[in-house]
Amino acid sequence: MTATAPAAPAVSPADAVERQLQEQFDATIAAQHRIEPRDWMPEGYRRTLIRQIAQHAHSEIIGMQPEGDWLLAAPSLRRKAILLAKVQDEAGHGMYLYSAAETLGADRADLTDKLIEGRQKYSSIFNYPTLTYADVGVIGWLVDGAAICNQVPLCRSSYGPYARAMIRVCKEESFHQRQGYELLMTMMHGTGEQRAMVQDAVDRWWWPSLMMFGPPDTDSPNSARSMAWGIKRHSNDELRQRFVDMTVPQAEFLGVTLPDPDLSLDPATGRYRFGPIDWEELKRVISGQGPCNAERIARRRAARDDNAWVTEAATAYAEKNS
Ligand code: FAQ
Repeated sequence: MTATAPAAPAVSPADAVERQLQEQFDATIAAQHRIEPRDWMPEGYRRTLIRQIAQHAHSEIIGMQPEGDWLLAAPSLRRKAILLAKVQDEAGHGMYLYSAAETLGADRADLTDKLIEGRQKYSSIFNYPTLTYADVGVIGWLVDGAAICNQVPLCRSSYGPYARAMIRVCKEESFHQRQGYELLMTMMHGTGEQRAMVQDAVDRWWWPSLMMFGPPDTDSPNSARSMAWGIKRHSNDELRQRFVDMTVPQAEFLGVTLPDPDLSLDPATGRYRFGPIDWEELKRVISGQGPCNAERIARRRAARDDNAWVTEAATAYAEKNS
């Protein structure tokens, strides 16, 4: 009697199609081509993008608040006009990003609800107060500087609508960064009191700016997967290091010191070594315990509720005319 080989498990037609779609997706990613909204994509890829893009959009919208606080107290008409333009740009960035999330099937109002209910995050950096006008300059220099470092590689992100949105966002962030540096330069050429204000703002914003890049690579649950998918192009630590290397010479030129006694140039690598970051502080701020979290969310909630009539009126008008 001859033994018959066990039959190969049957592959259902649906599984075969799924496998082929997955192979096409993998080939697109490997070739560094773009995934577009109508392309098939794995559910995890879609979820990861919605998570990151929504957090990014929320950051732009909440990020209007710290600087917006100074709109009525800007020291001159010129400074007021510049700040107004910057804060409006941030609203625009939030809108592009919510639109990019919508191409993935997310609903903008639902994302806003998730932000307000604490079910989606926004950048830790916007939970610190702006105590003087020097903070406006330091946000432009350090916070927009960090945002550029993080976002320029996202112009090559594998998801088309996100990558394309980033091109315009980065151009505008470059203007933001320069206006901040120019403001600080002006203050540094002013009185001793103004120079002290700049130094104090740098001391308060330096470490939170480094935290913007996220937890260390060893403690970043999403990085490996996001990098394999081409959503992120560099790890959190790589981008943080790039930011430090770019910023230290700018601080020297400005004439401020950075609040880190361990900061030193490594002659072997040409890169700056820096001291330990307080990761417990980042965890506290991300989990809602930062200095301004409650205030930021309360204001966002009030904006949603107070302006609900605009959405209702626009929806009623659209229905009437459809
Ligand atoms: N704050 O595994 P990872 C701006 C969360 S825009 C709060 O490393 P991932 C413009 C993270 O979401 C600034 N949460 O995560 C402006 C994850 O949470 P989940 C915003 C943070 O995604 C300037 C968990 O921790 N920029 O500044 C933070 O791979 C001036 C584990 O972390 C972007 O969003 C944090 N700092 O890497 C506006 C850029 N870090 O969802 C106004 C795009 C991490 O698993 C004025 N985003 N988390 O529960 C990214 O590049 C990435 O999402 C990272 C985080 C790098 C932020």
